[in-house]
Amino acid sequence: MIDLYYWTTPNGHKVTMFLEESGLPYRIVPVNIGKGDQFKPEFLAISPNNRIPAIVDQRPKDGGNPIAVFESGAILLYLAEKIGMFLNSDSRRKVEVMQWLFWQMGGLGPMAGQNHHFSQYAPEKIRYAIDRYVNETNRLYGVLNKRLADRAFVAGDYSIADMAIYPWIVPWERQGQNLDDFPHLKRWFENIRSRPATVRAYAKAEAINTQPTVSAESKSVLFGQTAAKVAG
Ligand SMILES: N[C@@H](CCC(=O)N[C@@H](CS)C(=O)NCC(=O)O)C(=O)O
Repeated sequence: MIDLYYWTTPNGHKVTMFLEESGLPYRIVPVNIGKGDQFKPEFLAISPNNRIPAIVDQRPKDGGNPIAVFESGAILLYLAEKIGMFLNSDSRRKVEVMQWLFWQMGGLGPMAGQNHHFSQYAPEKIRYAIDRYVNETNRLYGVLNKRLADRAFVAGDYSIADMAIYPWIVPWERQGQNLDDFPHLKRWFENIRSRPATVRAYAKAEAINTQPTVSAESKSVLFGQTAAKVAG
């Protein structure tokens, strides 16, 4: 049994997508980040970065004590290795999956996240910051589109790299992008969107929360965090 500490955001969807694909038994522990649940000591003990997602594997492969994992990329790698799926064991193929997983973790995720911040949430519209992140998101969409020109998935068969990337493409309109400009990416996106496991993962989110995570009330919780907020 996997305990998934989760909220209804792109990084959270990555893990429900994996768990729904895998058939591993899991239970969702909602962490309402708009209300400050991510600062509760019991959550920080699992996820010291005060971010979702995190998991606790109650039955690790080695039969030892439960294992807690934070950072969505690490979670996907851990789970894929646990069940031997969605990450090829051949080292050449595995490194392809890993580089696209890390491309999402270090590139698309942070850039699209800052894009959302400056385009949607910042109280002042700072042209330089908006252009910087909208353009960088656009560049990354272009890289992905090119990669997908001659293949169905980003690295071999459907993998944790696709699962990490997909939820960050879902809000493409809010990122100032047009999927019609990226036909290979659009085909890939529609293919993953229609997978039964993806549909189930997003239905789980709907059952937990239908409100936007960033709202007038939650801004004071989510933005302006400094070290003092998690000082223990
Ligand atoms: N690199 C981290 C990023 C996680 C992250 O930013 N999570 C957001 C939701 S998508 C969060 O928990 N935010 C809470 C906060 O900002 O306090 C990962 O991929 O797990």
